[in-house]
Amino acid sequence: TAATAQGLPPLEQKDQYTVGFAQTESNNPWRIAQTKSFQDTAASCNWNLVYTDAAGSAAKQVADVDSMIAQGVDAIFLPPREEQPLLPAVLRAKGAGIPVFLVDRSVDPNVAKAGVDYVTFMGSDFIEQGRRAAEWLIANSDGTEVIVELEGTTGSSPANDRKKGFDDAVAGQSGMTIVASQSGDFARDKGRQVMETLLQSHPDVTVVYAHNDEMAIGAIQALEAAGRKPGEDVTLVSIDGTRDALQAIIDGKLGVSVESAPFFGPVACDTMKAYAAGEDVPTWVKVEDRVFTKDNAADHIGEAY
Ligand code: GYE
Repeated sequence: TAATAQGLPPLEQKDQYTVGFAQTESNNPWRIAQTKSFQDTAASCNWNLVYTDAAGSAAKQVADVDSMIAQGVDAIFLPPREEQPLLPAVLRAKGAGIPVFLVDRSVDPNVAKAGVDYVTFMGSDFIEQGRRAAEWLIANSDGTEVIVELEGTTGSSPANDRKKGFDDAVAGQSGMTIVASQSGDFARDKGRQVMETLLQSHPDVTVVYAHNDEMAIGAIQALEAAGRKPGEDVTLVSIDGTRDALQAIIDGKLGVSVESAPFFGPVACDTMKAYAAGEDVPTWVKVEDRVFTKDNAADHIGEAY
């Protein structure tokens, strides 16, 4: 088949598959919505789903993938929590004849390649998400800004790429300076704590760019606790499009949330079927994202998670 010619393990065509989904953590609504999407799809796509939750530990996620390999699952869907530590597990799955589909995060592209070491990367263009957040800011600014950046999980592909997309766009603006950039691990409480600390050293902050909505909500809490007015004296921009973020936009506290859709189940089902049928699966199954602002947040909050 086309698959084996490229060195990828083939996938038999059959009515029911045992499918591994090795989740990174479950401490935010995005992850919970993604897990639910896989669980719903297990029913509609006739999967026997082997689900694990690494609880925020790359080491546990490696062990979870190894246990799926030992169980002999038919295929593995994996959001690698960080780019480097999950690489050996991806290669071990390939070596064991199990096709791996990366979802929503990638591994180091200099070491492992889609279409060679794993079937495909299914997910958003994170560089573009960061750039779109910057473009909204540039269009809604008087040109002079003191920016604090709350980064996602250190070493994860969305943190690396959302930083690059935003920072590169802002670098072209002479009046805009990123004065601090620190990880809040994509988590609300961590975002709040980091923002509290950064407010001490940068009380003149006018913009917070958070790599996801949960950290933006945490930053809003920290700003309000310090007597600042998010949406008035500090502009917040972030990424995901969660329900809480859309509500914060409606409330005037968050300026923009660039969408990063978590509903991978249906596309995972289709992609796996196409692969088993020997069809050409693109090396990047790209998710198209929208942008939520005060102009459309109320229209979309009903469908948000
Ligand atoms: O933005 C964040 C989650 O990898 C795209 O991970 C995903 C990101 C998402 O924890 O909220």
